[in-house]
Amino acid sequence: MTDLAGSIVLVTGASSGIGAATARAFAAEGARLVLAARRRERLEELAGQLDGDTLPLELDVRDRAAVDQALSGLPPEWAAIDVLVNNAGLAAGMEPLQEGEVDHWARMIDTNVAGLLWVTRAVVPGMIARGGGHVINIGSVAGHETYPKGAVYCATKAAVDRITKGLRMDMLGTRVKVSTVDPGMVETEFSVVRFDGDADRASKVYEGLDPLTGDDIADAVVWVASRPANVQVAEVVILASAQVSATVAHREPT
Ligand code: NDP
Ligand code: 8X3
Repeated sequence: MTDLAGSIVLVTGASSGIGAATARAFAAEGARLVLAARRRERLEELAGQLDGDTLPLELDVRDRAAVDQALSGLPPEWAAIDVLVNNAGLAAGMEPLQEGEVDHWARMIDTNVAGLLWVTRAVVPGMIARGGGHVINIGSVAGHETYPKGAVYCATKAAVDRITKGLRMDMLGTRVKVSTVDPGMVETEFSVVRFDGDADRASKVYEGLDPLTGDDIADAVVWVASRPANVQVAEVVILASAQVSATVAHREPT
C-alpha cells in the first residue's frame, strides 16, 4: 500500500459532488488537500469540515494563465503535489448536434479537455523532477460510448481517455503513474448544471433507480492512489447496479 498520510493531493472541482467527496476521502487518510474550483466560499466551507491541512484555491481551469500563475505560486509547503485528481468538469445541455448551442460546446471543451490539460501541464513536470507522483483523471462511461444528444460531452470524455493513455505512455520511466476513474450515473450537481438549474429535469435522470454517490467514486479514487508502488491501475469503470450503459438502466416505478 502507498501510505497517503502527509501526501499533497490537488483536487480540481472540489467544491461539489465527486470532487468534494474525493477531498473528504483523502483527508480521512491523512492527506493534505489543495481544494481547487471557482466557488471559493464552497471550498472554504469544505476546508472547515476537514481535519488536517487544506489550501482552498479559487481557480477557473479554463483560464490557462490563471492556472499557471496559481500553481507556480503555491506556497513552498504546498508545491510538491503528489497526487493530482483532474475532476473539474461538466456537461452543458443535451441537444442534437444540428441544434447544439455552441456556447455549451465551448464550456465543455474548455473545461473538460483544455482545463484538464492546462492543470496537468502545470503539475506534471514537478512530479517528474521529484521522482514520482500520480495523475488520476475523472473520465466517464461517456468516454467509452456515445449517446444521442450527447456527442460533444461524450467527445470530451473520449478525449480524457486518450489524454490519459497518452500521458501514461509519456510518463514511462518517470515513476509518475496515470489512471482514470470512469463513473456511470452519479447523483451530484452534474445534471442540475447540465440542465441549467432545472432541478426537476435533473432529478428525472435518477428517477426509479439507486444512483452512485460521490462517495462511491471517491472510494475508488483513494483505492487507485493507495496501491503499492509497483501497481499502476490503468482504468476503473464504475456503473450503478441498475445501469448497463450510459443510457440503459432499469427503473422501478416510483
Ligand atoms: P458537480 O457539478 O457536482 O461538480 C463539478 C465540479 O467541477 C464543481 O466542483 C465545479 O466547481 C467544478 N468546475 C466546473 N467548471 C470548472 C472550472 N471552469 N474551473 C474549476 N472547476 C470547475 O458534478 P460531478 O461531481 O458529478 O462532476 C465531477 C466530474 O465527474 C466531472 O468531470 C464530470 O464530467 C464527471 N462525471 C460525472 C458523472 C455524474 O454522473 N455525475 C459521471 C461521470 C463522470 P465550481 O462550479 O465551483 O467551479
Ligand atoms: C456523466 C455520465 O451518462 O450522463 O459522465 O454521460 S452520463
